[in-house]
Amino acid sequence: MARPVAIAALVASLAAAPAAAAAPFDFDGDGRQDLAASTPGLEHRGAPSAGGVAILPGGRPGTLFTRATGGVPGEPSGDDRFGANLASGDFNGDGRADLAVGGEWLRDARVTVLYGSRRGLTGDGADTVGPDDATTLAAGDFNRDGFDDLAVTMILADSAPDYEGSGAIRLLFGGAQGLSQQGARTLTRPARGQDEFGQAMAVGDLNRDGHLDLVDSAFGSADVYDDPPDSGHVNFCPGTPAGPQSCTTLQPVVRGPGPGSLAVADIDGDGYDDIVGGIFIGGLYDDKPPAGTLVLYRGSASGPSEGTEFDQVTSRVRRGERPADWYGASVAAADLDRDGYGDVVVGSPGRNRDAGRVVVLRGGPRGRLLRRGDVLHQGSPGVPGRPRRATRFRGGNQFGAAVTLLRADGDRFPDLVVGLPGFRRGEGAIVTMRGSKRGFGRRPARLLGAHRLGIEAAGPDFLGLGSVLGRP
Ligand SMILES: [Ca+2]
Ligand SMILES: [Ca+2]
Ligand SMILES: [Ca+2]
Ligand SMILES: [Ca+2]
Repeated sequence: MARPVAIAALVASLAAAPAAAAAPFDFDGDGRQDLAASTPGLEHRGAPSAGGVAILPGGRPGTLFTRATGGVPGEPSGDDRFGANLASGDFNGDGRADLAVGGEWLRDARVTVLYGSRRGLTGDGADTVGPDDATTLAAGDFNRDGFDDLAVTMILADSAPDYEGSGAIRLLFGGAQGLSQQGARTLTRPARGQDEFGQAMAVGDLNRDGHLDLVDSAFGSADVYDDPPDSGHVNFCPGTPAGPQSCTTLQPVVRGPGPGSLAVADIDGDGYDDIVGGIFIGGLYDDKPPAGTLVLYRGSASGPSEGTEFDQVTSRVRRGERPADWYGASVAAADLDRDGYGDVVVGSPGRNRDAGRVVVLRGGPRGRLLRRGDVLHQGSPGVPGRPRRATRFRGGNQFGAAVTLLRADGDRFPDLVVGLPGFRRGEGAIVTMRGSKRGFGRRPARLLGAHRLGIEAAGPDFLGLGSVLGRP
């Protein structure tokens, strides 16, 4: 008699369960991740920096979404910077990834959610959710119900009285109807003095307990006029069956600024995800633009360990530190050569007078962490286009201002997309390079300028195509 009951229960649970979750950014569920590249500086019908998000399957011209796209709520307006923040997950559990789009400024900054479909991402059923001061976004199934969830930085919440800086992250949970306010919860910063809680966020299982953990960091206000100066931070917010509930602050590695870019992967292959952060803001009272550096916190059963610094000299990508390299302005991590150790790509957009470059660092066992791999710039084999340095009259390409690793071509090796927001006087471009066992630059690569998408020059503030890329 027990058997039919069990089957009935199984059928009931199957009916409630979501489809096999799609990988983030796989909007049509075909097993290939699509590139989402924003142009936050896009002007729209006279509204400067209204913003837009281009979806570029395989790095080819695709669809541009703005607030004027059919189905997308709201209207384009000045300084929205629609697309300044992106995250993707399968929020409604239909087997196709969905896209959360945030702005940057404070007006009408709820999160827009675009849903995937068999035809890819569309405006159909698009919705806005969450707080109206949303900035940074990070997605993952925090409560393990099969629906991806979204962490949203609330830039105005619980901020210091004289300072507009976040003190809160809102957790929104997915369900069959997509992201909603139901069960939403707020995480607060672990210390009152901390500014910009949630400025950068990343998700992974750092203590290997099966629950996704949230990491947040901020570079802090490395500002001479700030009294007392805030020195940046890295926080670890361990997952629970209901998602992260509280955060603890990790010991800083470098005095002063904290990481403004974050990535998570298992770099030393021990099964615990590790944190890589890029610190690209200069020290307090430092009048030179930064050289930039990386910090690594290795995961363990008790959470992230004490951090270690890996600057360009220790990673042997530079003989001496130079100001204005902006090394670590962007980071992304994945196992590029499938050897079981996560690898890191590091953008250094200021290198060579803003021509920029990207450095690949190989993961390995302890003692062989973050060793130098490929060094990619326009002019190195397999990288399309010519390096463009800044002159008195125009900016450089800033190759590496943003980086992302996607499984775009359907094979086992992650592919690299590099943003060049300074390309053609700030119109911007992206370069897509296919991964292989032997690295990047061995297979045909592609450069796509914003003009190919009908996007005009974004203007002098360099928020062109390639300044923000969707990162799984
Ligand atoms: Ca979906
Ligand atoms: Ca969930
Ligand atoms: Ca965990
Ligand atoms: Ca590890």
